[in-house]
Amino acid sequence: MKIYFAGSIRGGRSDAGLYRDLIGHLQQHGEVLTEHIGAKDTSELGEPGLSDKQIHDRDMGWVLASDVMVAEVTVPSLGVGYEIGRAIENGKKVLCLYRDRPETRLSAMIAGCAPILTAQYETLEDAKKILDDFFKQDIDV
Ligand code: 6IA
Repeated sequence: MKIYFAGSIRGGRSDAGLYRDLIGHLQQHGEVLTEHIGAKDTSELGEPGLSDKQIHDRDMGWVLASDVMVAEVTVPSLGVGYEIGRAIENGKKVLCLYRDRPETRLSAMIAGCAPILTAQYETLEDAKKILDDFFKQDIDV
């Protein structure tokens, strides 16, 4: 099972530690293609030595190669929204995890898109349980 984990980079890195924990848990369910999203040294300035085009083309290759996308969407990110749209248009199963915050309400374009699964949570333990239930289902790949 190849998993594409999406989380904010230039949108803001305040949840980077949480991404790292979620990725660690996801690795029990498959190969996470985007481990760097949780890395401490992936800052808003990004990965040194790669142009934006190289990042886009590499990441899109991974989106297409993945079986499933899991996105943490509490911190709004243009890149994550773009990746979700491209994944859906390519028939990928997408689960969006988010913490409900008045200042960053989930976009209607995510909440209102029928094929996207969304799940609200508060604690890391809740999120792990949601992920375990999600991967227990018969994922049609
Ligand atoms: O708009 P954002 O930067 O928040 O978009 C984040 C999403 O786009 C993540 O889910 C990543 O898969 C992808 N992404 C955006 N930037 C990068 C990146 N470095 N490296 C890998 N994936 C990325 C940014 C480097 C750049 C700032 C020089």
